[in-house]
Amino acid sequence: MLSSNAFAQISDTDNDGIPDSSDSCPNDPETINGFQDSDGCPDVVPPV
Ligand SMILES: [Ca+2]
Ligand SMILES: [Ca+2]
Repeated sequence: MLSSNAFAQISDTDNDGIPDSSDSCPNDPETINGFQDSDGCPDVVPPV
């Protein structure tokens, strides 16, 4: 199956669901909190 090769090419070192290729912090897992959830870096929602 070709689909297995597609998965093999995706590396996600910190297992946060964001592939290393688009993860700004590949060794630090994303904090899923609705704020910059796709940049791959742990973060907090800034105070308004
Ligand atoms: Ca990641
Ligand atoms: Ca983030």
